[in-house]
Amino acid sequence: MRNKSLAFIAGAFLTFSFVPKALSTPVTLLELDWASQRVLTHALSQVMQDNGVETEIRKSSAAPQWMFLSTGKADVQVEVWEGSMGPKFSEMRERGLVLEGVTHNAKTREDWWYPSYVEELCPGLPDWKALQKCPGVFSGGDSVGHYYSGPWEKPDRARIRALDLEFDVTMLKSGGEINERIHKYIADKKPLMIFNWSPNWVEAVYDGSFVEFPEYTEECETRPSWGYNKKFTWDCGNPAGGWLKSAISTDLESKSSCAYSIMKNFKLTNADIALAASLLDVEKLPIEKAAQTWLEKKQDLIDQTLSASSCNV
Ligand code: TMO
Repeated sequence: MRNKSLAFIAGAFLTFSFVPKALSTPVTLLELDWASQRVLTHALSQVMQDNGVETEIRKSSAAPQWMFLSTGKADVQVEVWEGSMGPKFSEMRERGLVLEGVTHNAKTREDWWYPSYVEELCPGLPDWKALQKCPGVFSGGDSVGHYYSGPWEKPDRARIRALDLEFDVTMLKSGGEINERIHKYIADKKPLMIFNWSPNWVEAVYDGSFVEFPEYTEECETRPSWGYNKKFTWDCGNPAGGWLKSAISTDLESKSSCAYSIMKNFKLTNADIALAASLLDVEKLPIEKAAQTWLEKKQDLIDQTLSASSCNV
């Protein structure tokens, strides 16, 4: 009797282990290296799971996102920023390698930023021409100033050259390293010129401004004769009212119509994004807790998204 039931249990195990796995492959969301994107990726993953979609999260730096999204290794990138990713995203879309999810209801900016006490030391800011006269403020008196960039593709050296500026560029490795430097320099009231963006947590916590470079146009990047410098391109700033989009893979719709429809309806505002950034960077919540808190505060947005989606759980 006892043996029989053991045999039965063993048999049940065997049977189970030979049941073919569901043929679906998980929907893969890309988690990149700045706070709002990370929180929103975890929040979206949770929403999809709650609606019966199998998901996984793949961590990556920003540069290889296009490779992942175009080769079936990832399906979702929730924050594509015009200033740092616009041209690459447009190229990938034109080649049919990635699709747009939505254009969020947000206006974005990514550019050189400084805390406001710097204006006394370099009069004329935020106008960029002030930087031609006082690079030394940004390096403790050397003739060349220091600019701290992030790991997102910006041709800062080309812009520095085209605008006759004397700055060197140090690339920090993540949003976390940028945050640390901002906190530290402001605590010591040290001059700082650093890459920053909006919406972000910074504007809610510190006074500061973006440098007003010559206004962005596409021609600035393609026609040397355009603008301040007749010989070089990139003599302009990033877009001051840039777009924000989500990107999805060409596979997503066939993988999961529910996940696809969520991505066609999930639209964020500046406030939604700033909240996500501050839960991680100001409140210092662990990532899962930050995502959960964001979802609790944004229940209406999620309800709207789901009511427009084709998930039936
Ligand atoms: C891509 N980012 C928002 C950090 O500039």
